[in-house]
Amino acid sequence: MNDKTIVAISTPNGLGSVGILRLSGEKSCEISNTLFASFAKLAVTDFEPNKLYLGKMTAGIVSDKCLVVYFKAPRSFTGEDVVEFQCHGGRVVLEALLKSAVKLGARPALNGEFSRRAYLNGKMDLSNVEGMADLINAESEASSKLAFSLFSGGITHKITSLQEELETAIAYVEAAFDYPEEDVPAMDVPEVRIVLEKQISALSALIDTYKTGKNIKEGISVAILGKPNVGKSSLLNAILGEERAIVTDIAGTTRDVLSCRYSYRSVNFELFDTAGIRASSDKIEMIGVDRARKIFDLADVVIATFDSSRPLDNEDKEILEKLQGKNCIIAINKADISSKISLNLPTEYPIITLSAKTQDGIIDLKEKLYELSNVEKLISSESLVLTNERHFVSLSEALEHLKTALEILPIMPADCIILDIRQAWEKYGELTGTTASEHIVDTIFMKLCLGK
Ligand SMILES: Nc1nc2c(ncn2[C@@H]2O[C@H](COP(=O)(O)OP(=O)(O)O)[C@@H](O)[C@H]2O)c(=O)[nH]1
Ligand SMILES: [Mg+2]
Repeated sequence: MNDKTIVAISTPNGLGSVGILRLSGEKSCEISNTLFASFAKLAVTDFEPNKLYLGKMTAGIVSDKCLVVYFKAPRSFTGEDVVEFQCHGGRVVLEALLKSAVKLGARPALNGEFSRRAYLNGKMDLSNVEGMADLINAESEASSKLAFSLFSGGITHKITSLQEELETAIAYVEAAFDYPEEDVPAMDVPEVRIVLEKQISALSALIDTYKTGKNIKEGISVAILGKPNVGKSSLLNAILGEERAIVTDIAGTTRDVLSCRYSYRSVNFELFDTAGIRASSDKIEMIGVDRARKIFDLADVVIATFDSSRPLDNEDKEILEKLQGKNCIIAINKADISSKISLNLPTEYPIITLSAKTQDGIIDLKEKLYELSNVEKLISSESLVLTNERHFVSLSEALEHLKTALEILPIMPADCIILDIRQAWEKYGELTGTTASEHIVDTIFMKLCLGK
């Protein structure tokens, strides 16, 4: 328990109809009582918890008519006594209130300090805190859904049950320590093997969700690729529905990489327009081509673009060769003019004929991108999806330990096997925080906003 009462403005800086100031700690009521006179003529300490009281707040020469609510420890966000003022949302009112609360003995809170207290008081575990931060930062409905699942304990339940299950395996292995004279040659008892195999399969499935989970959270990167003048920049503009990229009939117009975000069916996409890939003697253009190649390597999905009014040439074919193994859509642009392309295009990729000029086929392209993102399957199922790199790393390490334990199970003594099983157990604990280092904990809370 931290004995110092902390205070912060919890609403964003700027004008708003309502602004919230929050206090947490032993002196919350006492401080609030000096600043607030309820029309019910009740002291804050006598407020019925969780109920709003109307009254007058006075902080120096600043006054406001506001609502105050008292959350009594331990039934509050932080687990301590919490008082919240709901004032009018101008900065002067809130800052005067903050200043007065500090004069009365509160300390301005650090970033995420309320949440840190909630964590220390067992109100949330680390993964819940990360889910809460993701929910605040969510940029699409799909990512908010995954954030809420994390916040409300999706991972916590899973990890807790994995840890409990592993504890039974640990008990079996430890039992072997007690009977060394019986010379248990190896620990390959079916109970341990079953737990390890089950966990390896569950973890592998969970880890497999990470790529899509990360894409949902951070946006799916889509690179538009093709030789010069096929209409890549026009396609970017058509997808965005606005003129963002410069379009001309001069080959080599786009030199740098242009990136723009758009949202489709509650998923965020980051679209990259690149320089047309071709050999050129222009130094600047070649830097652009180099960047285009890098984007191509990193992108989750590539739109390989071709001009339907011209036959495929060697530059097109070179691009087609690069597509192997890529998550890719072939866009045949300029469908509004007569088709001259004698298409010998690979059939393993979806092909969409469209016109960036008339917008024909753009919706089909967006729909296909959505489909390729794999989001629908994950979002509609209630199964867990990993979105957090920290979780991904810890679980991948846990998986390695479990695999090692399984491998050495028939051949090594119990005191060797137990090491890997215990390490896997500890890796699980990093997600919820029970075995997380102070550094991890600090980093998570520092990233939270002030007043949270
Ligand atoms: N008719 C027609 N012209 C297009 C279409 N898309 C692009 N263009 C034209 O093709 C030329 C090159 O377009 P741009 O988007 O700059 O190609 P980029 O070099 O691949 O980025 C421009 O003159 C565009 O107006 C289309 O769908 N139909
Ligand atoms: Mg261009």
